Amino acid sequence: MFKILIAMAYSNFRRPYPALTVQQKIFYEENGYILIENNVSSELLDEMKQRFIDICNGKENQVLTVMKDASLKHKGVKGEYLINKLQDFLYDEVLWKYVSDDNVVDIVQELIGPNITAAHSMFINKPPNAEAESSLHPLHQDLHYFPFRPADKICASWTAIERVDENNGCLYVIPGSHRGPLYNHTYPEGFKNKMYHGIQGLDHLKKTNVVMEKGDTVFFHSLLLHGSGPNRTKGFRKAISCHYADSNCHFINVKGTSQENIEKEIVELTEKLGGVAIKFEDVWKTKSRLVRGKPGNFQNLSSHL
Ligand SMILES: O=C(O)CCC(=O)C(=O)O
Repeated sequence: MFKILIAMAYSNFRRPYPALTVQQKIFYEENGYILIENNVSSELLDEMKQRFIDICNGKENQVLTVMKDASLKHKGVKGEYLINKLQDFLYDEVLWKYVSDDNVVDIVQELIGPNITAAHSMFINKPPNAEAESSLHPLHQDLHYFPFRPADKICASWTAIERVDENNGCLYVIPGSHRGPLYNHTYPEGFKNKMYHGIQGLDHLKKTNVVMEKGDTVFFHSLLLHGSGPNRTKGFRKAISCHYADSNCHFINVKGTSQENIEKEIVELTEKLGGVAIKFEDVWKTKSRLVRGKPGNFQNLSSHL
Protein backbone atom coordinates (compact mmCIF):
# COMPACT_ATOMS: atom_id res chain seq x y z
CA MET A 1 0.00 0.00 0.00
CA PHE A 2 2.78 2.39 1.01
CA LYS A 3 4.60 1.67 -2.26
CA ILE A 4 1.43 2.38 -4.26
CA LEU A 5 0.95 5.74 -2.47
CA ILE A 6 4.56 6.73 -3.20
CA ALA A 7 4.15 5.72 -6.86
CA MET A 8 0.92 7.77 -7.12
CA ALA A 9 2.59 10.79 -5.53
CA TYR A 10 5.48 10.58 -8.02
CA SER A 11 3.27 10.01 -11.07
CA ASN A 12 1.44 13.29 -10.25
CA PHE A 13 4.67 15.04 -9.41
CA ARG A 14 4.88 18.57 -10.70
CA ARG A 15 7.87 20.63 -9.77
CA PRO A 16 7.34 23.80 -7.73
CA TYR A 17 7.16 27.17 -9.44
CA PRO A 18 9.46 28.53 -10.85
CA ALA A 19 10.67 25.46 -12.71
CA LEU A 20 14.26 26.74 -13.00
CA THR A 21 16.41 28.32 -10.33
CA VAL A 22 18.12 31.66 -10.94
CA GLN A 23 21.44 29.81 -11.29
CA GLN A 24 19.98 27.46 -13.92
CA LYS A 25 18.62 30.41 -15.90
CA ILE A 26 21.99 32.15 -15.77
CA PHE A 27 23.67 28.93 -16.94
CA TYR A 28 21.27 28.79 -19.93
CA GLU A 29 21.83 32.45 -20.78
CA GLU A 30 25.62 32.01 -20.68
CA ASN A 31 25.94 28.60 -22.30
CA GLY A 32 22.85 28.26 -24.49
CA TYR A 33 21.70 25.01 -22.87
CA ILE A 34 20.70 23.51 -19.54
CA LEU A 35 20.61 19.82 -18.61
CA ILE A 36 17.85 18.77 -16.21
CA GLU A 37 18.35 15.31 -14.77
CA ASN A 38 15.48 12.89 -14.20
CA ASN A 39 13.00 15.25 -15.83
CA VAL A 40 10.50 13.03 -17.67
CA SER A 41 8.93 9.94 -16.14
CA SER A 42 10.10 6.51 -17.16
CA GLU A 43 6.48 5.44 -17.79
CA LEU A 44 5.90 8.24 -20.29
CA LEU A 45 9.14 7.47 -22.11
CA ASP A 46 8.28 3.75 -22.27
CA GLU A 47 4.96 4.73 -23.86
CA MET A 48 6.77 6.95 -26.39
CA LYS A 49 9.21 4.15 -27.23
CA GLN A 50 6.40 1.61 -27.67
CA ARG A 51 4.54 4.08 -29.93
CA PHE A 52 7.68 4.43 -32.05
CA ILE A 53 8.04 0.66 -32.37
CA ASP A 54 4.34 0.27 -33.21
CA ILE A 55 4.63 2.94 -35.92
CA CYS A 56 7.76 1.24 -37.28
CA ASN A 57 5.68 -1.92 -37.51
CA GLY A 58 2.94 -0.20 -39.49
CA LYS A 59 0.37 0.86 -36.85
CA GLU A 60 -1.96 3.69 -37.92
CA ASN A 61 -0.67 7.08 -36.77
CA GLN A 62 -0.70 10.84 -37.32
CA VAL A 63 3.02 11.25 -38.02
CA LEU A 64 3.78 13.33 -41.13
CA THR A 65 7.31 12.09 -41.90
CA VAL A 66 8.96 8.71 -41.33
CA MET A 67 12.64 8.64 -42.33
CA LYS A 68 14.92 5.69 -42.99
CA ASP A 69 18.65 5.50 -42.42
CA ALA A 70 20.22 5.95 -45.88
CA SER A 71 23.01 3.42 -45.27
CA LEU A 72 20.62 0.67 -44.13
CA LYS A 73 17.94 1.03 -46.82
CA HIS A 74 19.32 -1.72 -49.05
CA LYS A 75 20.49 -4.08 -46.32
CA GLY A 76 17.21 -5.96 -45.80
CA VAL A 77 16.58 -4.64 -42.28
CA LYS A 78 13.14 -3.45 -41.18
CA GLY A 79 11.23 -1.56 -38.50
CA GLU A 80 13.26 0.01 -35.73
CA TYR A 81 16.43 -1.41 -37.33
CA LEU A 82 15.82 0.85 -40.35
CA ILE A 83 13.73 3.86 -39.32
CA ASN A 84 15.87 6.63 -37.86
CA LYS A 85 13.39 9.46 -37.44
CA LEU A 86 9.73 10.29 -36.98
CA GLN A 87 9.11 13.94 -37.63
CA ASP A 88 6.10 16.22 -37.16
CA PHE A 89 3.91 14.23 -34.81
CA LEU A 90 2.15 17.09 -33.02
CA TYR A 91 -1.25 15.69 -33.98
CA ASP A 92 -0.44 12.14 -32.92
CA GLU A 93 -2.24 12.04 -29.59
CA VAL A 94 0.16 9.50 -28.07
CA LEU A 95 3.40 11.31 -28.98
CA TRP A 96 1.74 14.63 -28.08
CA LYS A 97 1.89 13.52 -24.44
CA TYR A 98 5.62 14.20 -24.45
CA VAL A 99 5.26 17.57 -26.20
CA SER A 100 2.65 18.75 -23.68
CA ASP A 101 4.20 17.15 -20.59
CA ASP A 102 4.26 19.74 -17.77
CA ASN A 103 7.74 18.60 -16.74
CA VAL A 104 8.98 19.81 -20.13
CA VAL A 105 6.66 22.75 -20.79
CA ASP A 106 7.10 24.37 -17.34
CA ILE A 107 10.82 24.72 -18.08
CA VAL A 108 10.20 25.92 -21.64
CA GLN A 109 7.95 28.62 -20.15
CA GLU A 110 10.84 29.83 -18.00
CA LEU A 111 12.99 30.14 -21.13
CA ILE A 112 10.64 31.64 -23.74
CA GLY A 113 7.55 32.89 -21.88
CA PRO A 114 3.94 31.78 -21.30
CA ASN A 115 2.56 31.67 -24.87
CA ILE A 116 4.03 28.51 -26.32
CA THR A 117 3.65 26.91 -29.74
CA ALA A 118 5.25 23.58 -30.56
CA ALA A 119 6.76 24.09 -34.00
CA HIS A 120 8.73 20.93 -34.70
CA SER A 121 8.85 17.45 -33.21
CA MET A 122 11.18 14.51 -33.67
CA PHE A 123 11.68 10.99 -32.38
CA ILE A 124 15.30 10.17 -33.22
CA ASN A 125 16.54 6.61 -33.37
CA LYS A 126 20.08 5.55 -34.15
CA PRO A 127 19.86 1.88 -35.10
CA PRO A 128 22.88 -0.41 -34.81
CA ASN A 129 25.02 -1.17 -37.90
CA ALA A 130 24.43 2.13 -39.72
CA GLU A 131 27.42 3.71 -41.44
CA ALA A 132 29.01 6.48 -39.35
CA GLU A 133 28.23 9.20 -41.95
CA SER A 134 24.61 8.24 -41.82
CA SER A 135 24.35 7.78 -38.07
CA LEU A 136 26.01 10.98 -36.94
CA HIS A 137 24.32 14.37 -37.10
CA PRO A 138 26.67 17.09 -38.38
CA LEU A 139 27.34 20.30 -36.50
CA HIS A 140 24.38 22.64 -37.05
CA GLN A 141 22.05 25.27 -35.62
CA ASP A 142 18.33 24.57 -35.53
CA LEU A 143 17.48 28.17 -36.46
CA HIS A 144 18.70 27.33 -39.99
CA TYR A 145 15.40 25.49 -40.49
CA PHE A 146 13.07 28.12 -39.01
CA PRO A 147 11.66 31.21 -40.79
CA PHE A 148 10.60 32.83 -37.52
CA ARG A 149 12.30 35.05 -34.96
CA PRO A 150 13.57 36.15 -32.49
CA ALA A 151 16.05 33.33 -31.95
CA ASP A 152 15.98 33.86 -28.17
CA LYS A 153 12.30 32.92 -28.13
CA ILE A 154 12.83 29.48 -29.66
CA CYS A 155 14.20 26.52 -27.74
CA ALA A 156 14.43 22.76 -28.03
CA SER A 157 13.81 20.03 -25.50
CA TRP A 158 15.67 16.75 -26.10
CA THR A 159 15.01 13.84 -23.74
CA ALA A 160 17.02 10.63 -23.59
CA ILE A 161 14.91 7.45 -23.79
CA GLU A 162 17.94 5.38 -22.82
CA ARG A 163 21.45 6.21 -21.60
CA VAL A 164 23.32 8.24 -24.22
CA ASP A 165 27.07 8.68 -24.23
CA GLU A 166 30.03 8.88 -26.65
CA ASN A 167 29.57 5.21 -27.62
CA ASN A 168 26.02 5.40 -28.93
CA GLY A 169 26.04 8.95 -30.29
CA CYS A 170 25.13 11.43 -27.59
CA LEU A 171 24.54 15.08 -28.37
CA TYR A 172 27.49 17.45 -28.20
CA VAL A 173 27.22 21.21 -27.84
CA ILE A 174 29.53 24.21 -28.23
CA PRO A 175 28.79 26.17 -25.05
CA GLY A 176 28.18 29.88 -25.58
CA SER A 177 27.87 29.57 -29.38
CA HIS A 178 24.24 30.78 -29.26
CA ARG A 179 25.69 34.29 -28.89
CA GLY A 180 27.28 34.06 -32.37
CA PRO A 181 25.77 34.37 -35.85
CA LEU A 182 23.62 31.98 -37.86
CA TYR A 183 26.15 30.18 -40.10
CA ASN A 184 25.81 28.86 -43.67
CA HIS A 185 24.64 25.24 -43.75
CA THR A 186 25.24 22.77 -46.61
CA TYR A 187 25.40 19.00 -47.12
CA PRO A 188 28.73 17.67 -45.79
CA GLU A 189 30.84 15.45 -48.14
CA GLY A 190 29.52 11.92 -48.31
CA PHE A 191 26.31 12.54 -46.39
CA LYS A 192 23.15 10.83 -47.54
CA ASN A 193 20.39 11.65 -45.07
CA LYS A 194 17.98 14.24 -46.47
CA MET A 195 17.98 17.67 -44.80
CA TYR A 196 20.91 16.83 -42.49
CA HIS A 197 22.68 20.08 -43.33
CA GLY A 198 25.88 20.96 -41.48
CA ILE A 199 28.32 23.82 -40.96
CA GLN A 200 31.78 23.42 -42.49
CA GLY A 201 35.03 24.83 -41.13
CA LEU A 202 34.27 24.98 -37.40
CA ASP A 203 35.96 21.72 -36.41
CA HIS A 204 38.42 23.59 -34.19
CA LEU A 205 35.67 24.56 -31.71
CA LYS A 206 35.70 22.66 -28.41
CA LYS A 207 32.76 20.29 -28.05
CA THR A 208 31.09 19.29 -24.79
CA ASN A 209 29.49 15.84 -24.85
CA VAL A 210 26.12 15.76 -23.12
CA VAL A 211 26.03 12.37 -21.43
CA MET A 212 22.50 11.63 -20.23
CA GLU A 213 20.49 8.93 -18.49
CA LYS A 214 16.96 7.89 -19.43
CA GLY A 215 14.59 10.72 -18.43
CA ASP A 216 17.17 13.53 -18.49
CA THR A 217 16.26 16.49 -20.71
CA VAL A 218 18.56 19.04 -22.25
CA PHE A 219 16.96 22.36 -23.25
CA PHE A 220 18.84 24.44 -25.80
CA HIS A 221 18.74 27.74 -27.69
CA SER A 222 17.94 27.76 -31.41
CA LEU A 223 21.36 29.24 -32.30
CA LEU A 224 23.40 26.78 -30.23
CA LEU A 225 25.94 24.87 -32.32
CA HIS A 226 25.39 21.17 -31.73
CA GLY A 227 25.39 17.74 -33.34
CA SER A 228 25.71 14.09 -32.40
CA GLY A 229 28.19 11.28 -33.03
CA PRO A 230 27.53 7.89 -34.63
CA ASN A 231 26.11 4.94 -32.74
CA ARG A 232 29.02 2.48 -32.51
CA THR A 233 27.19 -0.04 -30.28
CA LYS A 234 25.01 -3.03 -31.08
CA GLY A 235 22.05 -1.39 -29.35
CA PHE A 236 19.80 1.54 -30.26
CA ARG A 237 20.01 5.19 -29.26
CA LYS A 238 16.58 6.72 -28.87
CA ALA A 239 15.53 10.23 -27.93
CA ILE A 240 12.46 12.43 -28.28
CA SER A 241 12.60 16.13 -28.98
CA CYS A 242 10.43 19.17 -29.61
CA HIS A 243 11.07 22.77 -30.64
CA TYR A 244 8.97 25.39 -28.93
CA ALA A 245 8.53 29.01 -29.97
CA ASP A 246 6.88 31.99 -28.36
CA SER A 247 3.55 32.10 -30.24
CA ASN A 248 4.23 35.80 -30.91
CA CYS A 249 7.38 35.10 -32.91
CA HIS A 250 7.18 36.85 -36.28
CA PHE A 251 7.82 35.25 -39.64
CA ILE A 252 10.62 36.47 -41.91
CA ASN A 253 11.31 36.21 -45.62
CA VAL A 254 14.46 34.09 -46.01
CA LYS A 255 14.99 34.92 -49.70
CA GLY A 256 18.56 36.09 -50.23
CA THR A 257 19.75 34.69 -46.86
CA SER A 258 21.70 31.56 -45.91
CA GLN A 259 18.36 29.81 -45.27
CA GLU A 260 17.26 29.93 -48.90
CA ASN A 261 18.67 26.42 -49.59
CA ILE A 262 16.63 24.77 -46.82
CA GLU A 263 13.52 26.76 -47.74
CA LYS A 264 13.75 25.36 -51.28
CA GLU A 265 14.13 21.76 -50.07
CA ILE A 266 11.34 21.93 -47.51
CA VAL A 267 8.87 23.69 -49.81
CA GLU A 268 9.60 21.31 -52.71
CA LEU A 269 9.14 18.25 -50.51
CA THR A 270 5.93 19.58 -48.95
CA GLU A 271 4.48 20.46 -52.35
CA LYS A 272 5.36 16.99 -53.65
CA LEU A 273 3.66 15.29 -50.70
CA GLY A 274 0.65 17.63 -50.51
CA GLY A 275 0.18 18.25 -54.22
CA VAL A 276 -0.40 22.01 -53.71
CA ALA A 277 1.80 25.11 -53.72
CA ILE A 278 2.69 26.36 -50.22
CA LYS A 279 4.77 29.16 -48.74
CA PHE A 280 7.66 28.33 -46.38
CA GLU A 281 6.02 30.07 -43.42
CA ASP A 282 2.75 28.24 -44.02
CA VAL A 283 4.56 24.89 -43.90
CA TRP A 284 5.55 25.77 -40.34
CA LYS A 285 2.19 27.19 -39.39
CA THR A 286 0.32 24.18 -40.72
CA LYS A 287 2.33 21.64 -38.77
CA SER A 288 2.63 23.61 -35.50
CA ARG A 289 0.30 23.32 -32.50
CA LEU A 290 -0.47 25.62 -29.59
CA VAL A 291 0.69 24.08 -26.29
CA ARG A 292 -0.04 26.73 -23.67
CA GLY A 293 -1.17 30.36 -23.36
CA LYS A 294 -2.58 32.64 -26.03
CA PRO A 295 -2.44 31.89 -29.76
CA GLY A 296 -0.31 34.19 -31.92
CA ASN A 297 1.28 34.37 -35.35
CA PHE A 298 1.51 30.60 -35.90
CA GLN A 299 -2.22 30.32 -35.71
CA ASN A 300 -2.93 32.56 -38.75
CA LEU A 301 -2.18 31.18 -42.17
CA SER A 302 -0.68 33.95 -44.29
CA SER A 303 -1.65 32.81 -47.75
CA HIS A 304 -3.90 30.52 -49.77
CA LEU A 305 -2.87 26.90 -49.37
O1 LIG B 1 19.38 13.34 -31.84
C1 LIG B 1 20.37 13.64 -32.50
O2 LIG B 1 21.24 12.83 -32.72
C2 LIG B 1 20.57 15.01 -33.06
C3 LIG B 1 19.29 15.70 -33.27
C4 LIG B 1 19.47 17.11 -33.71
O3 LIG B 1 20.36 17.80 -33.33
C5 LIG B 1 18.50 17.67 -34.62
O4 LIG B 1 17.75 16.91 -35.26
O5 LIG B 1 18.47 18.91 -34.75
